[in-house]
Amino acid sequence: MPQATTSGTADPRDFLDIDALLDGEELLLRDTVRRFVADRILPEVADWFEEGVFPRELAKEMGSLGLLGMHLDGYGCAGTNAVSYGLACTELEFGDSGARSFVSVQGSLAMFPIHAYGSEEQKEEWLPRMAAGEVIGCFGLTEPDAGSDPSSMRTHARREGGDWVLNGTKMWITNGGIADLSVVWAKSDDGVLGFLVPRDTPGFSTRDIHQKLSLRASVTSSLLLDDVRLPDAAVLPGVRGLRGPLSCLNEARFGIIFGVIGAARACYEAALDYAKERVMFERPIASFQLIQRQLVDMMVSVNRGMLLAVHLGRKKDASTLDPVHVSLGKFDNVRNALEVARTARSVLGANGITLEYPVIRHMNNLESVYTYEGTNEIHTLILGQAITGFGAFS
Ligand code: TGC
Ligand code: FAD
Repeated sequence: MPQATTSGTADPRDFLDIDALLDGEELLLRDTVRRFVADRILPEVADWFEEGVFPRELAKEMGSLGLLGMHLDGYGCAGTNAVSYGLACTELEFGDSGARSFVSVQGSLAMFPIHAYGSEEQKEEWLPRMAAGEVIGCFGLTEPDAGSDPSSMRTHARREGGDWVLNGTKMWITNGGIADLSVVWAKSDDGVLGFLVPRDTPGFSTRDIHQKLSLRASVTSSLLLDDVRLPDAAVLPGVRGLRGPLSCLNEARFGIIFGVIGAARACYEAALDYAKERVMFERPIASFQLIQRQLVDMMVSVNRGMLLAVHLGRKKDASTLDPVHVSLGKFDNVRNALEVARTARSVLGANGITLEYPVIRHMNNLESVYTYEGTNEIHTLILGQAITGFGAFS
């Protein structure tokens, strides 16, 4: 049987030495999150996935690590740079896309709009407790009949005296069933407005979505608003129009660009380890040219995706990141991560379909990531418009 010999100095797990692009603080934070994922998520996540649960206590643990709203300043938030936030997403998604989704939704979709568009009272009331993981948030934009085109939303807010009355249904909402506070986007005579809806508001309820085969270690729910009466103080005063929710998406999509490389890396490393151990035709399958081709494709994708992520992260930190750059990153890194996961699944043969290995869990999760935060097609059209000047959405 052939024996492996080492050649060259490149580390198969960081082939391009991307660590060299990161500073000491970034590496420290990355390593802290990596340890948290190794200790708290990896040992149990297959069970969470099988049982279809997200353990709520993770919220406070993530809060105490400073992971919630970590790229925001003040109000108990860690105020890290964008690259650090991205690296945390990579490590969390190495564990499971559900863990990264939780952090994306809490920090980028629930806390960010309060931070960017909320009144001082709203910020002080909600952000410190959200940063600590004591209050869980969610972001309600999508509806049963308004997905890629949120401008067609039906959820409506009408004035009644000094109050607002909301009616409508939001669907596919991450954290919906466990959220203490929902950021709900609704049409009004003044355009689209963002509302802060505490869980115990009369007329507000949630219903979890079951029978999912993807993102099972994450809560996905519908939000039902039936004559929900809210004071004027519940409106986010700093934004009006679709620009409000769409600007939040830039933040969460940025986290995905880094995050999916964690899922891809987990799949690549699982396939590499497996291929070196698995013997067939009296040789490790890693010694077959066809398997090497697959391993190399995966390794190159992971490295290329991480380079792109760090580049976009540096642009975000320099305030030169445009939403179309974010679309490029989401579009390319997610499709490549999914391809890596599918390839790794094949390298593992029959073992690739069990939860004993992380691969099919990541593969199934990435199907959701391909769709949420703007589908692959929507980002294609955003990029197409950016380079041609022609909108092709309708
Ligand atoms: P359009 O006319 O282009 O724009 C309306 C207003 O919004 C502004 N805008 C943006 N602002 C900031 N960032 C962006 N990325 C923006 N995109 C647009 C735009 O400048 C305009 O502003 P103003 O002031 O001139 O009015 O809007 P449109 O209706 O034509 O839509 C364009 C389109 C299709 C690209 C947009 O609707 C879109 O991105 N659709 C995809 C929907 C989506 O991504 N939904 C995600 C829901 S949240 C989610 O999936 C969470 S998953 C959570 C998890 O678990 O991680
Ligand atoms: P549709 O918009 O109906 O699209 C169906 C297909 O048609 C897709 O392939 C799409 O790309 C294609 N399509 C649509 N329009 C065009 C076009 N103009 N040209 C070409 N192709 C087109 N939403 C929230 O608001 N908050 C959340 O927290 C949240 N979490 C989610 C969690 C999960 C697990 C999932 C699966 C979804 C979540 N979403 C959330 C919803 C998500 O953002 C939507 O699913 C997504 O925007 C797509 O909408 P849709 O599913 O209605 O698909």
